[in-house]
Amino acid sequence: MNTPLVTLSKRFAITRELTFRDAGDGFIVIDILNAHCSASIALQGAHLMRWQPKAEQPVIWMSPVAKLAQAKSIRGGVPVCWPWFGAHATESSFPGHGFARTVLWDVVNTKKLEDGSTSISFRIADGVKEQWPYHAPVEMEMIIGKTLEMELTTKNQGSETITVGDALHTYFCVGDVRNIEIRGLDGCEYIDKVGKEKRTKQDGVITVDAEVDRIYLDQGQDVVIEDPDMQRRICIEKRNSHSTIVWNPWIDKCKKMGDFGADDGYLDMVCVESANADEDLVQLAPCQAHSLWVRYSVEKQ
Ligand code: TA6
Repeated sequence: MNTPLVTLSKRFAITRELTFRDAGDGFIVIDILNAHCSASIALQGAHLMRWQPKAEQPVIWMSPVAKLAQAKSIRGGVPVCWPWFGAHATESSFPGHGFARTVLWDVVNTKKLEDGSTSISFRIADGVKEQWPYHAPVEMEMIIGKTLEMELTTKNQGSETITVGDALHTYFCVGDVRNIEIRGLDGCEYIDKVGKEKRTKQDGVITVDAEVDRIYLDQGQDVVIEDPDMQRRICIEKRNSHSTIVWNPWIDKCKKMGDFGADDGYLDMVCVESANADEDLVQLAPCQAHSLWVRYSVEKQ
């Protein structure tokens, strides 16, 4: 009998490089192992959960207690926030960060690239009509190897201008969040979401010694996470992303959320999210497309 798993495997598996498995209750996961790295992606949300270059520690953080369940968001990895970031502008009943991360995507293509990387692309044709009554499909292309490239493309195939918010809500592994420095946002204005919302300007590098939840606005610069404990830096290049969100829940929120694996689970991660959020939303006229692109790489310090 051709189950979705069998059908996907027949059409898209790449021998010894890209396989499909049922992680339980029909939750489909794609595993990639190539000359440069290993990775795993949930079909739901086109959600990259793991990326580990050869001879490197994992780069993408996943909660040790992350649950893989239909229509539920996953703690960690790279949640795709689309077609809005954060709470919906008018409908409080709509899911935070949009529906894209909790719906099934279609696999469109898989390919073994000449440089030994693996390419895989996904698509949502129409999405949740009650929440997104437009003809505007979204595609995700990943190139997974020594570096990790992700490109999230929205195409307005309808007859009216639409507004899109998007983000790659990436959780990065760090040795100890208290010792990292995040460079590249010096002088940028940001909205501080902790406590009473306020606007201020970044002065120097970002360090984390309390809850951090900031939307840096109108900035297209690349960002670097300096991690002395892991003796590495994670480089975040991006295009067509005018916001960067930096988030760490710290002690109280980590405990309250309860899905970081341990009360001090917040020490092992930081979110640096390449986005178009708040004032940086994207207007797409009919026939226009928008592609948010990132490339993650790791260097020894
Ligand atoms: O990107 C930062 C943020 O909006 C935080 O405010 C926090 O809510 C985080 O995302 C996680 O959101 P989630 O819906 O995945 O629990």
